[in-house]
Amino acid sequence: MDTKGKKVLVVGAGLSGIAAAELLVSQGEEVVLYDANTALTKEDILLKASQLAKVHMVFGQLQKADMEQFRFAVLSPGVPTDLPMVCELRALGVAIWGEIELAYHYAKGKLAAITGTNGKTTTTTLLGEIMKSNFEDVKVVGNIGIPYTSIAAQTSEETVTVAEISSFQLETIHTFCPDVSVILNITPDHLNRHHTIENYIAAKESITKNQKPGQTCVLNYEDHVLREFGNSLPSMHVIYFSSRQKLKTGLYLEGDTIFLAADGDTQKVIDVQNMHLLGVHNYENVMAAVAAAIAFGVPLKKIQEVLQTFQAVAHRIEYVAQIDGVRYYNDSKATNPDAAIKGIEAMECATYLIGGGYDKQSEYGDWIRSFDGRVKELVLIGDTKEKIAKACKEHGFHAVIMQDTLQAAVSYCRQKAQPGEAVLLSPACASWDMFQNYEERGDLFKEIVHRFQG
Ligand code: UMA
Repeated sequence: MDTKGKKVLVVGAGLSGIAAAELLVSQGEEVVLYDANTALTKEDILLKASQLAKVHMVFGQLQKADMEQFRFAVLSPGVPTDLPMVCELRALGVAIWGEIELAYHYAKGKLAAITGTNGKTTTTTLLGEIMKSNFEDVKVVGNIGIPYTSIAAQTSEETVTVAEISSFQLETIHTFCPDVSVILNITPDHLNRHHTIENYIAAKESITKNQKPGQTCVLNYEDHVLREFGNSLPSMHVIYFSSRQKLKTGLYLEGDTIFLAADGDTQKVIDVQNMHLLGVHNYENVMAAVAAAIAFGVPLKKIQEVLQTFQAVAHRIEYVAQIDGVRYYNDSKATNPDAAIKGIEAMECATYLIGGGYDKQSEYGDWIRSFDGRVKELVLIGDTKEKIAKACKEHGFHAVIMQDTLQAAVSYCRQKAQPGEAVLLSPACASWDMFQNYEERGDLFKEIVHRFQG
């Protein structure tokens, strides 16, 4: 990159923005770090990143007159690409890059990139573990919570990077080109940001847009959008996985066994009872990770060893504790109705469900229908509580109560739940109305539950 000339603007001073600014500074760029939040101060940022001492920081409003000084702007994933400020920058000829694009520009080695509405974190973590069993230098990054930019400068030609990539991050890629891409599934999500399902699908599918003939894309055969998308990639090596039918080529689940079929030869991968993961959605994640690992040449034996020991990731139907015969589960990562349906489906007893949160303009009908005798009461918190309560009424589900805080919701469930029943935090909404992120929400849930244990 030409390091002479204008400065670089980094928009957003969260995890991604700070990591992007640090990377740029380490590469000799002159950086301006901007955040809309007027409550932030340079001191706050320097506590997290002392290397940014010489970086000029702007909080609140960025003046139009100052925008011309930038050669390009790096957007954090949470910054909408149609924000007036971003449109003004674009109109002034300032190139708009995403944090992922910036990382890719500096990163070396091989890259596997995983997207999809649900299952990204489990698949990324599992694939990371499988890769670590076969390669010396493996980095696991992205939407999972470790910015790709934070490790880009440490990569070499020997590095294998496994990246969880969100639709937000895909909106601002230009050259980003994974050796292996994975799209797990696409169901409506983040429509307040993407506006239409078509835009959302296009963002997800763009993970393949720079891939070259012969490179690999792993797709879910049971997702009709993705099955068709695979047909539109004739020059690529498409590997499908299916949880419903035998495939001639690809990964599939038959009964309790996952098989790998290739070149007329079928091999058993694993019996699902020999894994510590629950639910068909998780078996799909496993098949996707196995397909990606096979594309990287990892021997099946090594893959099988990892599958036998891999544990569910935090905040995904995570068992927390049993107190007075009641089991508590943290599914804070269920930030949309589709993910939350998987949470309900995994429950095998009467369940007190805690839901609600930030309004992403989701529809809750399918989620409420999935309660199907399993949800004893729904305890609602957050911005969406009235909207969800109304939807429950329309769908004939009346065991709904509202609480003001997560603490109050968990305490209520503690009082009501009987031995043999479960309490599940599976909000079907993002956390941003009350928390920094879903991890903070899940951690607080676990803390409250552990406090009950005394
Ligand atoms: N900000 C602005 N202007 C805006 C919007 C935000 O200045 O218009 C500022 C905020 O004031 C804040 C900062 O930007 O200071 C936050 O940036 P961000 O929202 O991009 O968050 P980061 O801390 O950088 O975290 C991001 C991802 N967040 C989002 O996509 C919203 C994290 O994904 C990711 O782990 C991290 O980068 C590292 O790559 C979280 C997430 O919720 C887990 N992702 C969504 C999801 O999974 O559904 C997509």
